[in-house]
Amino acid sequence: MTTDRVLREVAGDRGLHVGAMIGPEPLRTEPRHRRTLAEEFSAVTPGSALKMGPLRPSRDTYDLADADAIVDFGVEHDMYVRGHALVWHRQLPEWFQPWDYTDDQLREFLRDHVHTVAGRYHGRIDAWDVVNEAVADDGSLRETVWYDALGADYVADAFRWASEVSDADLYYNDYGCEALTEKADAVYDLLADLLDRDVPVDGVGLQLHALGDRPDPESIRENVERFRDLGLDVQITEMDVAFDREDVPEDPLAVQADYYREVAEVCLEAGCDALVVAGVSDANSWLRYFADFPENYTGDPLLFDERYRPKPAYDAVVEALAED
Ligand code: 9MR
Repeated sequence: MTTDRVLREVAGDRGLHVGAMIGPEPLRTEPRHRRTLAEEFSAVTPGSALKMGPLRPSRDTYDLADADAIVDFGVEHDMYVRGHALVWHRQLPEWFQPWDYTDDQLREFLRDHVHTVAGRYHGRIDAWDVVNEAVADDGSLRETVWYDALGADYVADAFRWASEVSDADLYYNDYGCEALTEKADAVYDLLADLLDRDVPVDGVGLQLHALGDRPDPESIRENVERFRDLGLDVQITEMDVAFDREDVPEDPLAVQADYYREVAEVCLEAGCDALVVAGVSDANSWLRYFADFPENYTGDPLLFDERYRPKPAYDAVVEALAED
């Protein structure tokens, strides 16, 4: 490798946050996890701890310990902290039964949730995924409990409510919209409409779960550039690279490294301001618990292996970001 500087340093010199989406347990129990996160990454996202289900064990109580552990670590290590996610249709609390509420009561419930959570982390969370995955794969607005009860404008409402209590940058976050796809067009149109109506949206998060399919980097470049032309910041928010079990390349680590390198280069050149991967090491990957993974996908998807040793993908990203 051409540099002895770590990921966080080379990225910082290029004005790019490099981060990891993490859970609370390895942070509490694994010194190597803490050390690698602090030394190599300049941004951190709680993978689930800030979602409604994990946060709210009952209607009237919040369990903030896991979220605070991650946010506090980020603040203590001068990291860029991404909150994820105020409004999502998954990982809802088990006690939450929409039929217990009228539409007006659901609106009040969701507004109270956004105000409570975003308000609590005011000044400590730098960016929020305010709404996650509101667009369906065919480009229509996903029929969720929030859409059904509050109507299509629940997306705008969520951003307005978050902006009333938080100084964070406010993001829309989704998958399948990283390259120029039908869904990306729908996300673009959604965000352009919100901006036209002065809804306080600051950025778009592109998850980039490259599981089998790897969105074309040049198409990602064009897509990022058009979101930037809208006046939005763009961040890659949950990147991982695994392979279709039926289509594993001869040298998967090399293919993975090349793809991470290409995405890092496009990110830099097209003006992304963060590249966040979906975990610190392969041992922490959410894919190990993803139902489809063992059957349909394979591979260790991140930059560090399960013993926190840098992989070829790590070297490739560092080299891509290091000054020429
Ligand atoms: O990392 C999250 C994992 O811990 C959860 O079990 C899983 C539940 O679906 O969600 C993972 O994160 C999701 C993220 O919040 C939104 N993008 C898709 C990710 C995988 O579902």
